[in-house]
Amino acid sequence: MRVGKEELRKQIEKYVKVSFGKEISEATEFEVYRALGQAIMEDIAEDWYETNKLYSQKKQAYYFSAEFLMGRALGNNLINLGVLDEVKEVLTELGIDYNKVEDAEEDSALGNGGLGRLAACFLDSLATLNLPGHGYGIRYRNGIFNQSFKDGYQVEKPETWLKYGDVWSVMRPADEVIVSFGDGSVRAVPYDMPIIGYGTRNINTLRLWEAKSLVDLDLGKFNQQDYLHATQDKTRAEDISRVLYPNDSTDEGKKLRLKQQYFFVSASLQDILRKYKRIHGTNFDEFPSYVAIQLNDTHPVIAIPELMRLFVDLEGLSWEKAWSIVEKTFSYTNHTILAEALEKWWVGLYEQVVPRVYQITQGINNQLRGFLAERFPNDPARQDRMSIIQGNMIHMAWLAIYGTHATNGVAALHTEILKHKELKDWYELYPERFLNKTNGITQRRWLLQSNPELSALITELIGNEWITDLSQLKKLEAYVDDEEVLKKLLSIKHAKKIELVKYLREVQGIEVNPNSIFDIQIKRLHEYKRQLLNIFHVIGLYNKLKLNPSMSFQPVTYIYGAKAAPGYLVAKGIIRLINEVAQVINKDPETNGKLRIVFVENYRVSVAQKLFPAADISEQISTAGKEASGTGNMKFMLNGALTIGTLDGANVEIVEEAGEENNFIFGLKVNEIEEMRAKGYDPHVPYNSVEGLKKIVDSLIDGTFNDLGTGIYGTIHRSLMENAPWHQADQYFVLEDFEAYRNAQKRINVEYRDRLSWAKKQLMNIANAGKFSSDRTIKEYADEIWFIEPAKLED
Ligand code: 26Q
Repeated sequence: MRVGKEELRKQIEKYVKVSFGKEISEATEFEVYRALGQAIMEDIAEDWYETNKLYSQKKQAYYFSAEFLMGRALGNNLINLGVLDEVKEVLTELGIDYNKVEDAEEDSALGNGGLGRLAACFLDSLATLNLPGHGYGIRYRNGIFNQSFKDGYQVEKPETWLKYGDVWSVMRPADEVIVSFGDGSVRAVPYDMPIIGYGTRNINTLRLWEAKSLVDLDLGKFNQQDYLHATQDKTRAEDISRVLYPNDSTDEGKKLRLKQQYFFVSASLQDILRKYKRIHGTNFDEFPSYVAIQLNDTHPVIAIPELMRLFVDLEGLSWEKAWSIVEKTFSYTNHTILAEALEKWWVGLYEQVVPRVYQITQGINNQLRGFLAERFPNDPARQDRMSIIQGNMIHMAWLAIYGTHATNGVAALHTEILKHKELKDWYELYPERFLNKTNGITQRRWLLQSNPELSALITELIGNEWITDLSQLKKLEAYVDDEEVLKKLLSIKHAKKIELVKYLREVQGIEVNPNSIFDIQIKRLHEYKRQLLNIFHVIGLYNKLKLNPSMSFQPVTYIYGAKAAPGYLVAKGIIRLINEVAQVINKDPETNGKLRIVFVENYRVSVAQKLFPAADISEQISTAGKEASGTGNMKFMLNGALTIGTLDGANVEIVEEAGEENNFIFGLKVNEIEEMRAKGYDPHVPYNSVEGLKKIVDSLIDGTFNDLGTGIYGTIHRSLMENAPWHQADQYFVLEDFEAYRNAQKRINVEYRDRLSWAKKQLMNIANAGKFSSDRTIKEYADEIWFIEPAKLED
């Protein structure tokens, strides 16, 4: 912040008075938090304005995303402004505990998981690198649901982050636009959040749209005393930005979801066009020289026909001219290879919601069909396969590849699978369009903020340049034989574990031994991520410890955090199973000092910031070929956890950088899985032959565990052991990979005991995490896809 300590105190006092009518001594922690937020917003206002002015002359990139999983802003903003220490001092002088103030902020949780958090990390990197790049999305009134457990089952409660408004966003009524659907129009009202870069005056913008009714109240109906119907239109319009869909892996094809997509995409494009015209007039030849738009998965892909509509219908461009601009403007990121996640819309629904956009989509498809007929005249089957409209479905991924100049995967392995399998037809047609952009994470949030102790040690050893150049971490390798440094690493890890122990005690009332191995799996609950493999191993371990109490064994705490999509029954069953196993094991005096299981309720960004620094082991155990990249894996690595993982997603690159010998790689590889599928995999083989496995699998249905009559364990059991029309038995190879996983876990348990050798492995992981900074990822997007350059406000 540009103000000193004295000024800062006055500002906080002022805003506590202005907003809450109190003296600071009477203010609650929440009120102090809000006052601090207001003080920051005032402080940055001028720079924010200047940044926008500066950027308006340059080429800018816009990240279109249905999700931004920002988490809390206060700590991050204070760090990036370089005033965290001053603020802490001022608050201490006022007798206020900074940590409690920080805890008063609700997470901004407008995302499901990886894809939304990636968008948030990208914004931090864009601002820090002084790049003209901004986010566009939806201001959901309710973000991802709050999770609680009842009898071990997940219960969803609405998330209400806007209950008292939001100090970090500013409404910009002058930039309101109208978005029209087949059945009427709504107002799109923009709210801007400042994205504060680290160590720069530049302030970028996340613009989120809220849906409002054109008429606030139907006066006619109101006067006839028909109160319900008088407010109905208003409610229907505002439903559009009401709630984030909590699905992250299955396409539901819901009308409201399509409306959400079109709503924010149309509003954002109108906004971009208006800004362009203000500076450049109505000649759009230069449009792609000033505007780049990244489509975050297929969710905003309707932007392609929408921009065609705006150009052709409203700006009077020819179809050909418009198409050539559209192709140059957009690029597309693919985040999944799961077939069930690929977005398709039923023609009837799409036509009803956006009739004109549907006609244009047909026009695009006709153009594509003509082109395919020329290119592959003797292959009608291929022409059909590659059609955007097939039968009565619209394939958004095909539209995305066809309407953009670049398609990228999010890790090297993922991109290769796209090119040679999933999107093979398209890769052959447009090889030059396919790029890899391995994901990254921002070290400002995931190291500097979450782990100040480790940050201080690193800075003491190699200076502080790593904060904006993570490749500097490589210099830490010089300390790999320095016992003093290694011991410090261990003691920092221990301190972070103790902090987590305290949190778990306070929030969940559970006692955990900080000297046990903290083995953590935190991510959305999905069968392909194989939390089931993890808990099966725990059940087996428990069985073994019961038989063999004197076995030499380093105590372990298995920690889980995950939300399941509300309609995903198997995932919910797995949550219930883990909770039940936890209950059984945690109360068993025989294994008490050795094994503990914790399922962290309501896993979210702010809790993640406590979990990553405390981990000894990072669980990254997806079925090879299924996890596009993963980003949690990178957060663990950066905080000195060792990975137990399959060769999937970015795990491949993590061990390439840090060395396989410093991690625990196990299990089937992509090609081996394919081979097994081809020759016919039967899970009964491992079930009958792998020691202890039968007992574990049987415990789902033999009364060992009790699903309270819901039948959910039977469903899990069948998914493993029986073929069904919709899936193969054990399609995620849980049983086949079990033994290899158990062996890797055994190695961990032995190797952990040699503390110094373990610390060396930690150090090698940290030292080689440089590649996984989202700064690196964003530079690649900027240089190879967007062609944007830094523009920095002078200090
Ligand atoms: C689709 C249709 C209808 C409703 C919802 C959705 C939907 C919403 C969210 C589909 C997918 C998502 C989120 C996907 C996601 O988070 N993918 C993850 O992206 C990360 C960032 O690239 C990767 O690291 C992960 O591997 C990938 O799973």
